[in-house]
Amino acid sequence: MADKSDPDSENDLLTKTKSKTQRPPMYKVLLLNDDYTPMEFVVHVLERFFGIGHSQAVEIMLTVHKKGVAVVGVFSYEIAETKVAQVMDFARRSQHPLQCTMEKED
Ligand code: TYC
Repeated sequence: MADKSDPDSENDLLTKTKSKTQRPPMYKVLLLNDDYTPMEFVVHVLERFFGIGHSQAVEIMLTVHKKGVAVVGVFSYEIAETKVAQVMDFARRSQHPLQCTMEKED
């Protein structure tokens, strides 16, 4: 145990090496509202590409529908990029205007 009465305790005369552990930046994946994509399609997207259960998928879809946008998950850059590409490709192939984007976390 360090002796608190000793002025040289507590690293005072030692080089303090605060280890700055760098975490990789994380990215929010956002789903945007539009007037044409069917609600069931959005729920299916949330279940299929984000592994979200049915009830929560319905909740998130309704949040986007009412508020215009919602965060559907937070991932590393590469995973977020893949999710966005998968959703955009599936929406395009299904001829729905659904938009999915990513944004760096603060
Ligand atoms: N607003 C759409 C509708 O009324 C439903 C919808 C929800 C579309 C979420 C996109 O990300 C979205 N059919």
